[in-house]
Amino acid sequence: MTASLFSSFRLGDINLPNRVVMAPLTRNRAGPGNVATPLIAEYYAQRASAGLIVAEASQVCPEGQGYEDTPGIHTPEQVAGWRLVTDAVHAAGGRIFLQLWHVGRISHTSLQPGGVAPVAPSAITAEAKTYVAGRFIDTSAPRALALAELPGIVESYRLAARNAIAAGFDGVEVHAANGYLIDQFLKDAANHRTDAYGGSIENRARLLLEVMQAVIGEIGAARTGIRLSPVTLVNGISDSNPQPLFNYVVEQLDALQPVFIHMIEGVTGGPRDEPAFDYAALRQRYHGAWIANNGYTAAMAEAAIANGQADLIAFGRPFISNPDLVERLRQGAPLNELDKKTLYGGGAAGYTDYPTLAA
Ligand code: 8OZ
Repeated sequence: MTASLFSSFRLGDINLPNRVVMAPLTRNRAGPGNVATPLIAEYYAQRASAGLIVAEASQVCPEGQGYEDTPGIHTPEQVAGWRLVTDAVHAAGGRIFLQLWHVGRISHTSLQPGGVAPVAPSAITAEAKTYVAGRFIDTSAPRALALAELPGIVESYRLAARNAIAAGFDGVEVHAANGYLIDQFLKDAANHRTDAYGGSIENRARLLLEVMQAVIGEIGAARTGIRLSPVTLVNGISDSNPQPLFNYVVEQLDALQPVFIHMIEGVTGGPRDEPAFDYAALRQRYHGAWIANNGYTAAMAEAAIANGQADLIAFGRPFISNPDLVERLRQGAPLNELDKKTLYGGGAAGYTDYPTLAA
């Protein structure tokens, strides 16, 4: 039988009943203390028919927060909140990873402990917005991390991975995409360092690889994935020569054997074909599961799986408005429209009230 979007897939130690992944989606609905709530548990449980859910980006430490009301995974209360979510998803028959996040310079002083500057590889302000007090505002000028602070950053990811497993997640996805801290170290628009973490490709990839080694050492490669976006332009990020950079990153990841690489093709949530990039050159350097993402239709997803270009396809915005997206794709049924006004922040409206086909 040839593989299809609706055939099963073995991911590390877990069986996925289909190849449809729910991409991580920031929704800004965490409760006080940036703790996941029963409403968040209901939202994810409604989407448990996904082959795999990657839950929304969650800060690994207080400094890693860049938007209002995003959940964390660094306090006991946050672990307890996430336990509601993982229990609800597992009870509904699903599988769920957590995305581990440090925003770096994509933040604002009002979100930082003590109101200080956000951290970054270099003191270069991002041309980007963040979301505070219900509106989009400019990101703050960051300060450059000292060399001596980098082991603490790596340690935050390691502890967050341990917390995610303690909260009942099946694994984690390290967020190394979309212009956040790890991507800021990777790319030369944001990294002007002259120490062992800047300059050469090897140096710029060092933090990413140290984080992956730490997380894999803590929870195992079978429970550790990573998300990359070689050419995205969101959050003011770019690199002058991304192909050799990402060829190297993926070769090094292959040696660490994370359970998947989750590849955002093109500009996140935008054009897929520009800037041009050879994703097949990356896939050919890596032997684990390959998740492709960005603007896939069901037909594109089937073709990518049939051609062996990907093992799994991640869908983002369609999962917001279609809790039963897998069934709709299977039937070729129409999709509910997304209400953009209720994307970020708020309560149940535009969150847990999108209807299923059955309803
Ligand atoms: C949209 C709004 C805020 C954050 C990403 C975590 O782009 C995000 C994000 C997306 O990866």
